[in-house]
Amino acid sequence: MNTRKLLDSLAAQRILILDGAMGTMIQTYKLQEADFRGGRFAKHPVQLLGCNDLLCLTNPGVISAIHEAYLEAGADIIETCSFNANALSLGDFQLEDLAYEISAAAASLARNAADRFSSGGKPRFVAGSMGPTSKSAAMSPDMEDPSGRGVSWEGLEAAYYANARGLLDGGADILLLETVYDTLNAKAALAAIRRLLQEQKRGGGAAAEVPVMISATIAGKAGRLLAGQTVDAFLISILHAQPWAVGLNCSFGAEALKPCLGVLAEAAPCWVSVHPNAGLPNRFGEYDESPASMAASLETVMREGLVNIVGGCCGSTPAHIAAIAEKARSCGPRPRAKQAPPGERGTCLAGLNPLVIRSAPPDGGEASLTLAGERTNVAGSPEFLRLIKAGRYEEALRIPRDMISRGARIINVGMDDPFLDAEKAMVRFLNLALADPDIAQVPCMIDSSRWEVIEAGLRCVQGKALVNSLSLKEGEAALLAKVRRARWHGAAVVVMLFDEEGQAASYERKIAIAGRSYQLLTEQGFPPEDIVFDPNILSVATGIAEHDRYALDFIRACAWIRKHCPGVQISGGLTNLSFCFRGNRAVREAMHAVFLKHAVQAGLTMVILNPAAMVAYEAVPQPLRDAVEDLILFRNDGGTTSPSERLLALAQEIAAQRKGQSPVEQTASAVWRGWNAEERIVYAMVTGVDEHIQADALEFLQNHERPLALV
Ligand code: THG
Repeated sequence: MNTRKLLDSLAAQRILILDGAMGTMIQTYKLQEADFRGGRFAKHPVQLLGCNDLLCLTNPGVISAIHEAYLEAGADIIETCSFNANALSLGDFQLEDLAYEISAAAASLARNAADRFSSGGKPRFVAGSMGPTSKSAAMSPDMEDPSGRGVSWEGLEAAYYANARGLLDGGADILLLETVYDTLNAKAALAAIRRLLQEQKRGGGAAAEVPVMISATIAGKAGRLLAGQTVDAFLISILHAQPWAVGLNCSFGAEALKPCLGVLAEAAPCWVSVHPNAGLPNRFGEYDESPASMAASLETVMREGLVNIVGGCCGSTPAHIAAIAEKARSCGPRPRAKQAPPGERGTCLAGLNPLVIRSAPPDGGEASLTLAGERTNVAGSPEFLRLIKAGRYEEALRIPRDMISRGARIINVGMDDPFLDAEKAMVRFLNLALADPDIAQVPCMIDSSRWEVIEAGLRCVQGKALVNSLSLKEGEAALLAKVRRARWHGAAVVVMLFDEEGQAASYERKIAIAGRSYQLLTEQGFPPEDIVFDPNILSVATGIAEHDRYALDFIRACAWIRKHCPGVQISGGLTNLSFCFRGNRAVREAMHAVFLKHAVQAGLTMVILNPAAMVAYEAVPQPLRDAVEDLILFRNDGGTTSPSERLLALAQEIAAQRKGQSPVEQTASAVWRGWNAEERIVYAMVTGVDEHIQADALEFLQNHERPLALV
């Protein structure tokens, strides 16, 4: 049996015990500068006291003794002394070139100790510890410049690669990415591990199935990681790596972690681990939870069936681990969460918060329409283009903020313009926007016709993003290569219905390409729920008769895809539909409202639009609605004029009437303006859109005695 299978079979039977803290144990030896230096680093130019991982080279006896103490206490899995054995952290001691060597030595010390204690009845395992490094890829080190970053994604990937390679070469069974506080760092580590495992697989090694554990640390009572993600957003953002286990460590004591552990226990399709601190540090920086009290608080999460692997972090000792192991013996392991079939799972994306998009379930439940804001795209948004071109990035942030306040759940960011360095602009804008918590909460959709730009964008996002877009335009091999890269970054993909012949305009071409793309990607193991088909919303009423079928063909294609491609989402760029009515807002909004109503019924679940211009179907006045519906559904009940001719005539009438209206009167047609005063006030408070608040408040007061009624 290989190691992974052995670990799986043990984890299914009982709770596995991970060891406790390394650092606190090293402190008990009261080592001095000379003990850290050994002979080899006697002349090293900077202080080495505190560089614990270096002890693997200079004082290996201490590390081995700690491993043995934990194995004696009953640990099934011991962690290598390599939490900082990466070039970024070792750089603080001018030891960056030793990352591989220390990692390998750390793994081989743990391997030897584990092998000495291993028996058929109780095999012992080595987890190679990989800390978060001393630098964050998602947060600026400079208060003055939120777009700054202390390390690049490439720098992190390279650092983790050497760390992981050393650990595997030294004999680690598991790679344990721990104390994750910034999911972008973790994603860079996962990409490095994946690259390493693929190279080893090619070289014929057994490493391809190395189990990876990912353990995050919670920063405060709000239950978020330091770089801002919720636990469920974190989980969504790392699941592409198919971890063997996910969990939480460090943070506070076990009991305080219970709600967050519950989230993982419920949703993770893998094992769940926890190795908390021995309580909170006291004012001397010491941890004072006793073995008995730490074991008792961990027992509460074990009894509830929330965990599969338990151990300790800062402040825990072999006595703590022995007490925890004792409690674990009488608790059963958490059963692994069952994966729902595709189609019921929904498409999971994440910014700092999670976003789950679901198509209507077959039992008739509600589908939701997810709005992606179009105005953060220089191609199509003149205002955004002007600000970006002028380098006024901070000011440009008001555009996504405004779209989000008006209901956008995703922002579509595009920088393709002949006069911009799209890659640079993408990185600079994302780094700035993602430092703003109001914007960073939503997932990004990264829009470019150039793959390098998309990939540069993916290297900036902590969450699970959407690649916009890929297609069969350059054939199957090119599509698959990009889809694999997207998955490597943990992104979902928008697949436009294009093939080698070009864009699919007709119903027949749309469904042929959708079917072919679906089969190609799912056969390669790409999850259907990470595919968003875009069947191309094309302009109608262009004056060319055959274009008038376009809306109906899109809607029919949605219905076909919903039926034949289970699990996928369907999206489209709505604004294209009404290009021919530019300047006539009433008609454009009416077209959008009518089109959306029918497309959503047919299975559309996502739409790229300007949320400020969303109008409810019911709010479109009758004669206009009928004329628009005839065009969208391509209805021509024997009339002498075509639907587009009739709409054009009506559009001209409306344009003439509207000339005298103010802009406020014109925006009064937005959906929420049709709600009652109370609902409108709540909407205004939630979104900060204050242009109508005075009138709405006065209207509310006409029907209520006291303003407090609203509260
Ligand atoms: N599918 C996918 N991605 C896409 C599109 C699609 N990305 C680009 C585009 N189409 C969606 N984005 C826009 C952005 C703006 C406009 C249209 C589509 C637009 N803007 C107004 C105009 O030109 O009239 C101006 C708006 C303003 O002033 O801000 O039309 O189909 N997957």
